[in-house]
Amino acid sequence: MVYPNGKDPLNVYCDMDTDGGGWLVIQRRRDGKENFYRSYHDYEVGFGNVTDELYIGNKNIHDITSRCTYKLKVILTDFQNNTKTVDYKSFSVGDSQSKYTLHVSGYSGDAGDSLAFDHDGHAFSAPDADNDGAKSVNCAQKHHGGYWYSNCFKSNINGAWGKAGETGIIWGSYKSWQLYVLKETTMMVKPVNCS
Ligand SMILES: [Ca+2]
Repeated sequence: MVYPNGKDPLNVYCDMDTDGGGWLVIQRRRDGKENFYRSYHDYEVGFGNVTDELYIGNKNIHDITSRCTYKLKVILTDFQNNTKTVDYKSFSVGDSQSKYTLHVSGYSGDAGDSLAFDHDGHAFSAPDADNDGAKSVNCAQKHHGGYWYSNCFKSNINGAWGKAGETGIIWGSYKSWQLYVLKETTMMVKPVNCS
């Protein structure tokens, strides 16, 4: 249990095994049982199952990551069960007025940077909220997810599960969308220096 805004409890999953433990899971894909083609409001408040597929919600991510510096880990598994990991030294999401703008930097890992590059500084878009960097298209509708779309993406890990092509679950620097989509993803955060 955590209290993202200081008062309302939120049931969360903490990964105590990976990289020293203490990682709070904010996004997880596994087998496609949860629908990720959802409204801006759903992405704002969160959806899914805390021990299974979920998105914890942009409001919660903002409340958590605005309290101190957080780092981000993204774990990516393909359909051949190869897993790669990406780390960012700093990760936060802005408030509702900023449309939950992404702030992420400090890449390391073995899957390549497909988040800070291209997505940093972009507002959050969903099928019913086009806040992306593409004038002529609605990226969230075109690529079937809710995300910090630019013009439109380098990664698309809230895309459609099990779908080949550009609506699928993609981390471009790991596997090109023309060839592969991913099976499992986890985004998780951990405080760096909380006073
Ligand atoms: Ca657009």
